[in-house]
This record gives sequence, structure tokens and C-alpha cells, in this order.
Amino acid sequence: SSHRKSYGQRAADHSNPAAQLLLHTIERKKSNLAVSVDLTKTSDFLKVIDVVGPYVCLIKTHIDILEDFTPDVIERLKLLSAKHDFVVFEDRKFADIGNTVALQYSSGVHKIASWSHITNAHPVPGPSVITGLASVGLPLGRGLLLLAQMSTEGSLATGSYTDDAVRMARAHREFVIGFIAQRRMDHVGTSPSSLPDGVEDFIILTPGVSLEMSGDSMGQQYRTPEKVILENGCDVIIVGRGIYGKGTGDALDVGCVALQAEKYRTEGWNAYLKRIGS
Ligand code: 5FU
Repeated sequence: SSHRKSYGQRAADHSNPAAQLLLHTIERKKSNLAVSVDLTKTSDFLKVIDVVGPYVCLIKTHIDILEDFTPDVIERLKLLSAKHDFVVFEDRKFADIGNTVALQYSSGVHKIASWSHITNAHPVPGPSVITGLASVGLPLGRGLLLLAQMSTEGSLATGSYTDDAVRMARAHREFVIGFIAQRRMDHVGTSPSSLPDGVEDFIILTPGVSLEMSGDSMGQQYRTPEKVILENGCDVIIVGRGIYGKGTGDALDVGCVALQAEKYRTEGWNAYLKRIGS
């Protein structure tokens, strides 16, 4: 099954350009680490990205938390993405009717589709959330992740909701490249005939990763890179505060941030090498 293949080999099982870009980037940089840069000042945001850039396959953003956002932030982000060779994922979690999500994705202050290779959506509205976003994203070569599970305590995204998210994704393989989830999803039942070409490869990106903490005071739950990549067969670890702590402004110790990024990258990659048996 696909979790024993290399990232590079799996790129051939995807037609979506964002999926291919992510898998090739992981292979090229030997990194399955994504850093979630949840900082509210543009200067801190760009500083952390420049420091962790060499160690990551992907930078995850919440662009709407920047209190001093200007369109120039996007130009700087694009330059950093080219400089350090990483994919960009705006963690927007779209969850409305097709017409509205298409507008939220293309327009407004942030114009997410114009710069973010990958974004995500809650499956709660049904398949129209995918077709609405695809109407904007597919012509631009973008990819979508569905939130099949969450890392938070008491999440409602479990059981048949998770299984139905997988079925929705299977019906839109050209745009849905994978899931935000806590484990691989190939256990979800299917008849072989429902898989277009007999190959199913979804990329699993997993938040809620820390080496030191087990949770925060607001419902977050953490697991280690080894648990996530080796035991649960996920593909990309998403780490936020485990790498930059609470540090902002003067408290931001870039040397420490680089060391942490290097440590998570090594942990994630070694867990993957064990998984594929090399
Ligand atoms: F979909 C999810 C989820 O289930 N859990 C998450 O934590 C998304 N996240 C995001 O990952 C969340 O919005 C943060 O941006 C990030 C985790 O940050 P942390 O600092 O590593 O806890």
C-alpha cells in the first residue's frame, strides 16, 4: 500500500499539480515537516519563515491573524517560498455554500487562491464546498485538503463523518489531494470499481504534533512525530508552538527556532525511513 512507497514514487499517483509539487518537495528536501506560523506581527511571521525555511517542505499560514497585513506580505512570502523551496498552505478551513467559498477563496483582502498552493475545507456543507472551491482553484493548479478529523479534544469529526469525508474526496480526486487527519484513511471501505484507476493515494497532513507538550489549555492534543508518521501512517507533521514557542518580537530567539526546526525535521524523516523500511 502507498504508505510503504517513497514520497517521490507517490507523485506519479497524482494528477493534481499541487500534490505533485508537495511530494517532490518532500523528497528533494528530505523533510516531511510543515511549520504553522501562527504569529500576529508581519515582522515575526516573515522572520520565522526565513529561519525555518531550509528545514520544511511546507509553510502553513493563518493569513487573517496578521494585524498589520498588507498585500506586500504576500510578495515577501512568495519570495521566501522561492528562496527556500517550500509549498504554501493557507489553513482557511472553508465551510460555506459553494458560491460563498468561491468568493472567499478568490477575493477579499487576502485573495488566497492567487498565492496558496493548498488550502482546506470542512466537509460539513457536502460536495458543493469542493466544487465551489474547485471552480476557482483547479484552473490555477491548486489543491484541496478535506478536514476528515481534528486534533482537538471532543472533536465531532469522527466515525461516519470521517468516512463520508473520504468518500467525498474519492469523488473529486482531481482537486482533493488529501486530508487533515490524525491517521491514514485507507481503512474506509470501498469497492475497487469506485476507484477510477485502481490507485488511491491521499496525502495526510497532521497537526497536533509536539515532542515536549501533551496539550494546551484550550483543547489541543499533541502526539510525537514517531506516533504520527510511523504508527499512524501520516505523511506530513504540522508543528507550530513546538518550534517557536510563544516567542514574538524581542522574545523570538531565532537560533533556538532553527534548532527546533532541525530537530523536528530529523524526527519526522527518521520515522518515515523506518516506515518504508530503509
Ligand atoms: F485542523 C486542525 C486541527 O485539527 N488541529 C490544529 O491544531 C488545524 N490545526 C492547526 O494547526 C491550528 O489552527 C494551528 O494553526 C496549528 C497547530 O499549532 P500548534 O501551535 O502546533 O498547536
